[in-house]
This record gives sequence, structure tokens and C-alpha cells, in this order.
Amino acid sequence: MKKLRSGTMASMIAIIAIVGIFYFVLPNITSAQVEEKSFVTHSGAIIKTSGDILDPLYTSATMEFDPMKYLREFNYGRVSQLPDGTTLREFTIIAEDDKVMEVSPGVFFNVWTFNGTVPGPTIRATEGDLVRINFINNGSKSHTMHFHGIHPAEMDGVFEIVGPGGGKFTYEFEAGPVGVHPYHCHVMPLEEHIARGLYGVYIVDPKEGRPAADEMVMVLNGLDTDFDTENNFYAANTIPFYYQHHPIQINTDELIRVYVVNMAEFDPINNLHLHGNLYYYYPTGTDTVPSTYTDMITLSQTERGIMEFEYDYPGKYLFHAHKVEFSEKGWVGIFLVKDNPDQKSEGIEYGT
Ligand SMILES: [Cu+2]
Repeated sequence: MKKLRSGTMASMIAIIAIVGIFYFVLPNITSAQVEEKSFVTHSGAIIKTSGDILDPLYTSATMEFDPMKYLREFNYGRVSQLPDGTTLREFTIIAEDDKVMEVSPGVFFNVWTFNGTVPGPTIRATEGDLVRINFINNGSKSHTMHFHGIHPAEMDGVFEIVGPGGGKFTYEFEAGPVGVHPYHCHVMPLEEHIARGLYGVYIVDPKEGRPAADEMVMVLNGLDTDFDTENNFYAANTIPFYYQHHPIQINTDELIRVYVVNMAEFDPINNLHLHGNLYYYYPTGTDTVPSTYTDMITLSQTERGIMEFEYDYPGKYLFHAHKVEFSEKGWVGIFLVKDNPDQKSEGIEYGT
């Protein structure tokens, strides 16, 4: 009986000790878990969160992407001359799938990249050039590069799967036809490989060139950050609202040429509306004569074209998806039109 009592006492003491540990120690652990942490986002805002922070400022695999730099950056490759006089343009493109991008303040998304950015570099050549792409897959999944345009079947980036961990393939084809084309990974599940960011723009210039212009590239994209095959954010050039907060500066009486490509997955259409102006539109950029003069185009997946316009009046003009859901989720920007320093003012001041 005594033995039993002392055994019961020992058990009770043990239970009290265990309960005590839960009561006094565990709250400290749980309070540590709900403790808010602060960090600075790409826009300079200070965000507090109690969730797991995948902070781009402290994550080595973070993707650095500057939509303003991307806008007017054209990659003409390493240029050399073949014995027959053909211009050879060589590019090295590296695929990775471990980068993290802050797509909106506090929202981090694992993007898959060509040369470290979404979209990948804008590849540019002149019709008839020989384009050589030294493709390296440093990702953890198989990837390829599939170019829209004209090329031999074995250069199509569909059946020649390039394995992960350093797989290589050399794509080689004659640049053509003239126009603006997308390139993207073509490994299954295709929707995911594209939506994660493995795409970019490929421009083929006519031999005679195009009239001088302030040229830019806009890739219309969507971001499905919760993997439910619906986009949570939309953008021109990846970062929602970027060109609204950082307007694109252009001049009055200067030709603006925008190479626009729709790469948004999951939604059947996207569109582009320009304020205070209309633009000449060249579908796919394959013709030198515009098909229409409009302020609104509608684009399905990988549909693209060239827009050309000039502003008469300085000021701020919106451009955005007229599918309002998309513009309210990030696909909206501003052209800040300034008086052309090379032109004399006409004297009339509107809105004063
Ligand atoms: Cu892929």
C-alpha cells in the first residue's frame, strides 16, 4: 500500500512537472512563433508578418528584376561573320527553377527563369542572320527552348528534352520571319513551365530596318501564386502596378514602338487599351502595313504584335487591360509624356 502510494505520488509529481513545462515553457515557444517580424520590400515598404519569411533580401536565390531596364533592353548576341558573309548571333541561355521573386509586397513566388529573369532576355536578330543559342539547363527539372518562327523540326525544342543539372542543347536556325515572336519552354506540364516564367521575346528585324523610334517590349503576364490555375496577379513585364508607380517617360512628337506579347496562361484573353491616343497595330509584326488603327487590341495566348504611336500633348496617360479585373490586379501603367526637347511648343495649353 505504502509502495503504491509513493508510486502514485511520484506519478503525480511527474504529471505536475510535465503540465508545468507545458504551462510555463510552451507559451514562450508559441509566443515566439506569433512574434511579428519586419522586413523591407523592393518598393521600400516595411512589412510585418508572423508567417514564415522568405525574404528576398536574405535569400541567395532571389531573382533581381528591374521592369524599367527590361523595357528597353535588347540582346543582339555575340556577333561574328561566317565565311559566306552571314551574320552569326550567338546567345547563351541558362534555365533555372530555384529563384524566388517578390511579386507584390510580401508575396514571394518561386519562378523558373531563362538567364535569371521573367521574362528571359529579349533576343534580337535581323532576318537571314544565323541565330545560335547555347542552352544550358541548370534547373532541377527538364526544360527546353521552343521558338515561334520558321526552323527545322529538330530545332523546335519539343522532342529534344534537355535534362536537369547541366543538360545542354544548341539551337541553330535562320532568323525569320520578320516580326515579334515568343520563345518558351515546351516541357510538360506545359502550362506550369510557362506560367512559372520560362518565356521571353524574340524580335526579327527587317533587313531594311524600321523607322527610328523609342522602342520597348511589353510582355503581358499573369502570376498564379497559389497554384489553383487562376492568376492572382497580372502585369506588363511581371511586376504588378510597376509602371503605374514608375511611369514610362516618353516625348511628344516622337514615334513610340511597343513590341507586345501576351504570355498570360489560364485566361482565354488579354487586352491592351491606350489612353488619349490610338495606335497603328501590326499583328505578329510580319507585315509592314498596319492592319488597324485602334486604342484596343485583344490577344490570346502567345498572340503578339507591334504598336506604333506618337503623343501630341504632354501629360500622364494610362495604358492597361480593359478587362478590368486584370488592371485591378496589376496590369496597368502610365506613359508620362514630356514636351519633346527637339520640338518647339505649338503654344496652346490645354487643361489650364
Ligand atoms: Cu520547362
